[in-house]
Amino acid sequence: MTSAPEAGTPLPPGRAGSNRILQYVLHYRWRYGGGMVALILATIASLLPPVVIQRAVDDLRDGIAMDSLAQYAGLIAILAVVEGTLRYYSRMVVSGTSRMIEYRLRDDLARHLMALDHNYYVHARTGDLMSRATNDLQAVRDVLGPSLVDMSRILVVGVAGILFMLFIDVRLTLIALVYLPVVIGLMSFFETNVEHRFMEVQEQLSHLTDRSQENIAGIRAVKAYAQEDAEIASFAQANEEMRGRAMRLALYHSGLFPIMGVLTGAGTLLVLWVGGHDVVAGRMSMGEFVAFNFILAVLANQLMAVGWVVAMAQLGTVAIRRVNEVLRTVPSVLDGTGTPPPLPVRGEVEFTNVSVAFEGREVLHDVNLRIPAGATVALVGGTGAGKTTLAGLLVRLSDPTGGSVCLDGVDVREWPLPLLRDSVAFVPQEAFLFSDSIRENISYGRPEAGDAEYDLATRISRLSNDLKDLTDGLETTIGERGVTLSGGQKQRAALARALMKQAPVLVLDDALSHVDTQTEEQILEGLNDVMAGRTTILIAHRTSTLRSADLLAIIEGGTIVERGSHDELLAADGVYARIYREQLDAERRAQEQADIDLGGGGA
Ligand code: DUT
Ligand code: MG
Repeated sequence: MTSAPEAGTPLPPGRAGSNRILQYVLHYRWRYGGGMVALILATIASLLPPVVIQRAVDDLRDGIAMDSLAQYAGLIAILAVVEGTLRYYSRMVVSGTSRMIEYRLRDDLARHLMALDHNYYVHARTGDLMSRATNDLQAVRDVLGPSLVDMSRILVVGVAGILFMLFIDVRLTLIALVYLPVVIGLMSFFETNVEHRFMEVQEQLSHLTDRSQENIAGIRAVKAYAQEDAEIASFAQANEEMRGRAMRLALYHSGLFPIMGVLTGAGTLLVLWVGGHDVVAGRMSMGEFVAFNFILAVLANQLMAVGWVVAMAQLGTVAIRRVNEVLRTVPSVLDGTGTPPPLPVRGEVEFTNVSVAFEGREVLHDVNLRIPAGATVALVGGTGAGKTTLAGLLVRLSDPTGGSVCLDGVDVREWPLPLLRDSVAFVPQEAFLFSDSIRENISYGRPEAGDAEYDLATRISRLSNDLKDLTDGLETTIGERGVTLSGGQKQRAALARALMKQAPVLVLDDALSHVDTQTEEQILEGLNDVMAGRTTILIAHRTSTLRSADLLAIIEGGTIVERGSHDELLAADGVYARIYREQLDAERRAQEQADIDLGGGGA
């Protein structure tokens, strides 16, 4: 019907900031137009029977024969069929279109949520996003589909009905509609209230979704701290608040319907009274009187639904706003548009005068660090020093507030994002695994990998040892976020995943913290081989790991305060020497404790 682009093709990016939903409505204007024309014709067809009846009644009174009655009946039957067909068509087209828009919006939302960066998700709440992507999207669909049909029908029936009535008797029409100004006043009162209440309901719903999502995701913490009852109580309270808000919405939402019923009923009563007198006095024919009441009944029927439709429109407006809010967020990390860097990627990293601030609070400043291609560098610093932040700049989890980060001499902001992220394998501090098989998890990002690659990745990460113990080996499914694996197993699976990429740069953000010392040493040894000629950035606390790096950069007070090899820094007896001794002490104490535990166990 229309020259719709393939579903799923995103709209041109330049328009991303404007009203996406309106664009889709305009895009489908011909479909909507067709639906409206059918609707108008259907309405006219529905208002014609009274005219036929008027003739029939007047003919009856004049004593016209049976066969003309049969003709009238046939006409009414035909009108009914025409009306039904047109109505079906209009509803089909408009509802179908609203579903198409819903489908494309859902696609856009998913695409957009993928495009949004780390910073956005620091503030966004999962439950809220889920709520917008489901409940609000549904409300948008309803308003663009069924509600739109209803609204248009009421409008068309209203206008056409009043015209028909005026045509029959102007005075009676005015009497029948004396209450109209009251209706309009009521409508605007309800309108603002419904919008307000609905906003409150949707916000609370977001909050509830958020609570459930967090409770389920954090079920281990909830149970470990025996907080089930407290969580249930606080959820019940939030749910009670939800009920209250929903009831307040229902009050307004359903209020208009009965009020309209009473008003239209009163109008009909007036018409019967005044019109009846007119017929008796001979000012109006019996047929006109019957037709008039017939039309009035149709009109009243429609007007009763006004409240409902106004409310639906309000709900839709709120939902549209909430969906648009997400769609309008512009990602702060955008794909680079500069000249692509020369291939193959060598892996030379350079931080120049880098500073980073989160909400005005400076975390890093004046960071200068050059990592030659193929080197292994360790970032050392206390907790919260900014190590993760610094390493994340390389894959653009966020962008620096000042200075630049270059890979192979090209600012990472100039790099095409996919190429950048292909070139840097990043093992995050908290391993994230999907509820899938181990194979799917470690081939994430490299679905085409062959057996040799799996072998290498699992061997270097020492995941191979664990695979032997798992019933299905690589095919073992690991539960949501890998709950069936130990902390160290998860970390090694994440490492295997990164190794599968065989990227020129590997970043390990404290990625072996849950792995025992002996296994860690084996892993580092293996890494030494596979990473020969490639760049490795290590963030670690263990002395054994730190010693293995070519260069150490010590971060303290938001900047690099020392740099050099392990031996150089120890000789300099500065910050690193202090951290090293403290760490060594801690490790020795831990070892002693372990020995005591073992000895105690044996006695
Ligand atoms: N920070 C924020 N917002 C963020 C990320 C971090 O405010 O989105 C703060 C927390 C911390 C500082 O930045 O005070 C540095 O955090 P980072 O995670 O870089 O610290 P780290 O050196 O990796 O610490 P750890 O050893 O505990 O992982
Ligand atoms: Mg960190």
